[in-house]
Amino acid sequence: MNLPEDLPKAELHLHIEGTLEPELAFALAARNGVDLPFADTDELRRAYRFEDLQSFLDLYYALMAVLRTADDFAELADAYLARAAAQGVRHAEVFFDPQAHTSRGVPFGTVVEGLARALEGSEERHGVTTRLIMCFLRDESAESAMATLEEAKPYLRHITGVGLDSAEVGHPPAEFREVYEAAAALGLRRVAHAGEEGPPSYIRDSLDLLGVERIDHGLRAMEDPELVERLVRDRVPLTLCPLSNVRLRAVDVLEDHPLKAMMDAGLLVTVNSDDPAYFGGYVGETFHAVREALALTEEDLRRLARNSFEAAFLDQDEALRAR
Ligand code: ES4
Ligand code: ZN
Repeated sequence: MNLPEDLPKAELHLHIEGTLEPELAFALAARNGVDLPFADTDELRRAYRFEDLQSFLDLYYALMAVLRTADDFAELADAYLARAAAQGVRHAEVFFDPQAHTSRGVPFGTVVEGLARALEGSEERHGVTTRLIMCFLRDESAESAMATLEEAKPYLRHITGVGLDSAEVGHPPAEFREVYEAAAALGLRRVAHAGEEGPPSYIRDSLDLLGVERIDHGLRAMEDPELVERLVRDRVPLTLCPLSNVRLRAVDVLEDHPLKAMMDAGLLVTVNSDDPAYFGGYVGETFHAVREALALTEEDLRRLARNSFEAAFLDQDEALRAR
């Protein structure tokens, strides 16, 4: 009998750079001659105590220094896909942050070539279908985002959509209106992080100004009943990341997480791992943790798994096969 957390599911909110485990970080540092400001993996793990989103992002961007070659990116992604497969993931939509690499001299093509190699071998190697979504860093300028979209043009066969991540507060969706229009004109799907630390208005503006089809996090939607009504009516998926919200202190303890209340309100929510190497669990552990903390029933877990396929960028036939 399978455990409920092993249910076939899709993971829709996963930053591939956030799957960099300390052991792989040190192995890549040695291979690439990069000095890490930590003596060993234990000391690095002890640094994983975050005050908020920014304190996490500082470490997340610093550790990326070890990722230099296409092989590095392929190894990172293949390790994630193997772990995800072992926890019931049948489909993964993977975010990456191209500007975090191009800004330190790693070419866009190197990053995509490595990631695409792992993702395109994934169905055969791991039984996991994949999509790749490139995220713009919202604490960089709209011009930088537009230049990144331009750089992506030779690689669009590998890229399904665009997203928006990094430090949210003070970087509202409106700034990225033009680049989202340009992405849509290229046939790219659109998602954006909103309502993780930022206000409900960022969720509304992501829908109205950026034309997104899903909201990443959307945690703070519950503060605005009219917005909830709209999200329910339009079946807008919210890709929740409960362990991330606890580690980055958006909620105090998992028992206080609004996931179950959001399900009961009729919202189309999914459960995801965000940056699993940093937040204490991949999607299987995350399902297990919310089941315990929120007393979810087997029916709740089945609904979450069903929601994940409904919210995925799969056509109906593909979704049925994946389930
Ligand atoms: C992120 Cl948890 C989170 N929020 C916003 N941006 C991110 N990038 C990687 N993880
Ligand atoms: Zn995220």
